Amino acid sequence: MNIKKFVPILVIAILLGVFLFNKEEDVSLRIVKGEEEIIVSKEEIYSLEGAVTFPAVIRSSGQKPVETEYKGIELLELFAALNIDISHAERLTFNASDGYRIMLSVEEIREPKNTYLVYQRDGQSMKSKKQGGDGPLRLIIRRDPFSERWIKHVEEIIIE
Ligand SMILES: Nc1nc2c(c(=O)[nH]1)N[C@H]1C(S)=C(S)[C@@H](COP(=O)(O)O)O[C@H]1N2
Ligand SMILES: [Mo]
Repeated sequence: MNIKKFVPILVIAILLGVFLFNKEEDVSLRIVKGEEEIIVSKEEIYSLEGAVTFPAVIRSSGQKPVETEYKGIELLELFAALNIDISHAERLTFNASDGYRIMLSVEEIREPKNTYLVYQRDGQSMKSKKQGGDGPLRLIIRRDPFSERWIKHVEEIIIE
């Protein structure tokens, strides 16, 4: 068998693999409120003023708790920065790229230092599900001791 014949194919396959793996990911968030739809870009999210770093413990079923540090912005501050008024809303639905969905009441969001949209974990930008991460965006509910509502890969927030 002539191995040389396969070298170009192998090189192309490796280059393609590297390219696909390093491809800039589309990090954006869609916020829908009635007729209004806002797309928030990666740059906007990463440069929001008022971002904070805080510790959190992740408790996944069947695993030891993991201590970690997240960076993100409190939801109330996010909506204020984007000029989105949630004062007349009742609930917010968060949709993830894997079909996972959770709801928050406006009362939960109003509780100080409770709900955050995060984008960095232990100092690193969070990766998508495709790249094996829990981001690029995740919701953290600090008063929820268990993390089943800490929805990963958030791509849409619907305000109702
Ligand atoms: N998008 C998405 N978010 C999710 C889930 C999921 O399946 N999809 N599982 C939830 C559950 S049940 C738990 S326990 C935690 C697990 O978080 P971890 O992967 O960071 O440990 O994520 C929560 N958020
Ligand atoms: Mo879970």
